[in-house]
Amino acid sequence: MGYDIIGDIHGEAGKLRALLKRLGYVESAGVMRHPERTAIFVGDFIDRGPHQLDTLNIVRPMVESGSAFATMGNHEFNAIAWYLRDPDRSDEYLRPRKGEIGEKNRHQHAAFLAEVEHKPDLHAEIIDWFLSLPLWLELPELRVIHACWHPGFMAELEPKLKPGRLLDEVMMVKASSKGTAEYNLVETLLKGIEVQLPPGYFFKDKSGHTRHEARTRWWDEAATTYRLAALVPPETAALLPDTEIPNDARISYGADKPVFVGHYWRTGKPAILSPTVACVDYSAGKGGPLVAYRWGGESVLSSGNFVFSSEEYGDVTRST
Ligand SMILES: [Mn+2]
Repeated sequence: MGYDIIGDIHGEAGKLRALLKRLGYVESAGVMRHPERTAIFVGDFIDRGPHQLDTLNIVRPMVESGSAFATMGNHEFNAIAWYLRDPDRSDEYLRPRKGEIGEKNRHQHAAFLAEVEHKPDLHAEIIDWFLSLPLWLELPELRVIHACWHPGFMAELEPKLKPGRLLDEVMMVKASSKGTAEYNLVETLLKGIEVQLPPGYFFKDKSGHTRHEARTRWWDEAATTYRLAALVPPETAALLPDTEIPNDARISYGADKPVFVGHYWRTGKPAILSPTVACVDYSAGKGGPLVAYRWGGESVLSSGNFVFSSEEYGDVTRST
């Protein structure tokens, strides 16, 4: 028995099929299954790639039949918020559709909308399925969250969730409203911890936007300063001060139970982030491979256990 933890798919159904095949999953009665193993998806099934519904038509039956578990990614959260009306603003939705922000939101969601917007019943059914995805998984052997395992925030959020760690429409309203506790908690779990850079410091992100805050390497206990902790381009990191980030931005994940995340658009040769934390997002949605971590019971993770959707990225190390 074991688990195959699979990264952010972003509509790349071809890469998903190739990866499942390499992992030894075969179709049976319309569901991809492994005779002994269970898949776990870390979320971000949609947006960007060419095959949005195709991806969901592989993942959903796996989850519904027990061949896989799945957690919610920030793109599923955004899809729900795009769909639900804002009770406080007539003619607007929880994720705004109007104005300049609306244009940006639609652009991010365009690949998914192109496949569902003209099929309202299917769109509604998919949103319901997204709402059935837990925010995180706590299994006896391992943990899964889309971006950040934050025990303090999880303890705060859990009593507000439906059983099974699910969001409902009331929580969606709160978690979509900047400035609420719920917004900060859900945003951190699904997108990572963010720190305000010290006054005068900023950088340009990949889209060319000036940013005065940065996500952090929460998994790295030694990353205690802005220069070490900020997830920014290396040339930017070198300019950041070597002063301590705020204490409340540090987690120091110390448990010996492995945690798996996606979300971080990593590139290069897959490697674990720490002995107990691994990221399985290697940018399948931006030309990279879809990656899985083949977990077989080890409490200390190994970079040799990543499996890729294509040989061009490397060999399958343990393919059965
Ligand atoms: Mn993500």
